[in-house]
Amino acid sequence: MKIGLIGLQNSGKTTIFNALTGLDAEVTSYSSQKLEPNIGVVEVPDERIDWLSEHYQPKKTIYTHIEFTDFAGLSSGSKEGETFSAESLGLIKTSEALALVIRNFNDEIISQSQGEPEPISDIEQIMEDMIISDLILVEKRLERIEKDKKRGMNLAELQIEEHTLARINEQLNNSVPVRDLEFSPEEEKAIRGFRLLTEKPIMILLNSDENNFGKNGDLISKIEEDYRVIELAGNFEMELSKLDSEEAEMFMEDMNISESAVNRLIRFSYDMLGLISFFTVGKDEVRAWTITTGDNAVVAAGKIHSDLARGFIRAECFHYDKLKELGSEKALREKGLFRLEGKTYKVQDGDIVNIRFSV
Ligand SMILES: Nc1nc2c(ncn2[C@@H]2O[C@H](COP(=O)(O)OP(=O)(O)O)[C@@H](O)[C@H]2O)c(=O)[nH]1
Ligand SMILES: [Mg+2]
Repeated sequence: MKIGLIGLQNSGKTTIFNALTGLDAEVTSYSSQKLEPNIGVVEVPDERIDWLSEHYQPKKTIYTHIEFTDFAGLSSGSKEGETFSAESLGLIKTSEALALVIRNFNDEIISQSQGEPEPISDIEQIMEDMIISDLILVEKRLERIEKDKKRGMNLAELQIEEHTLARINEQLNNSVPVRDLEFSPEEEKAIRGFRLLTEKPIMILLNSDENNFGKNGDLISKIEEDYRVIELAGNFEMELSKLDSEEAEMFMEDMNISESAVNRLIRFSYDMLGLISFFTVGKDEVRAWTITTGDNAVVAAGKIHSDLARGFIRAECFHYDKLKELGSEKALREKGLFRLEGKTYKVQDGDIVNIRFSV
């Protein structure tokens, strides 16, 4: 999974990126011209994998990963619609979800150029910028379709595309993001290629001061009326990520933080995107895989290898909780908890799966 960190300049994107990844990208309160994004990969902690690895003693233990991208090059967005330059847009589009960092800390230098923190108006501005960016794209495409039609092109596909884009256009003009609209499968297919910004799931990362962290209930409630939000103390979390876990825990207790930013963000993202994990186990490898809630056994098999999806016969399945409870695969078999599932079986979070296939 790829999560893109976006936000105004000096909102603390790079600070939070460092906190999440444990990396050490340059943090500065001066505007930077750097355009290449910082990219960091983080292992998704999962105590079920820890347990399975202990149980099977495999040669390799593999967790799933999340990739975070810090888009260093976003401009300060002083003019409407200008937050997203063509270049940064191209980069942002590859993210599967967006985390919008919002400044909620005081800093003398930043305040001189950008004023005091104004979380709500920053959110509104950026959401508006995203809508404008999508509108520009949609309108251009609609004009193009109009021309094609005048030249006699009128395929069914073009009609679906036009009809879908016209609806999106109207909604965007009413400030409704694409993610709030429902599409039929063929409409969805017609617009997939555009990778519109407001179609991506988005969460707000409220980057608060160490001093006011945990005291922003009213602000958070207000944001929660429209968005999912997590509060972080970016600077503090960045320092934490440099400590060993014992020291970090001590400081976290002081700040009343029960879980590190990265763990909270990962859990939040899984929840927001409806992601779940299934596992494969054996003497060679214990491994976690990420799928979407509702994915069937063939889709899950395809995550492991396309051959497994193509030649799928059956999925041998049992649940992690049952294995942990009964202690061995043998005990599971005796209780009849070893299942054989077919193509349409919806894989559950925590399923341990072995795909039977033939190609
Ligand atoms: N007090 C405080 N300062 C922060 C926090 N996060 C970032 N900063 C400061 O804000 C400035 C910009 O941070 P940076 O991460 O580079 O922002 P970016 O432009 O969004 O990548 C730096 O001087 C940081 O030290 C925070 O949580 N608290
Ligand atoms: Mg930065």
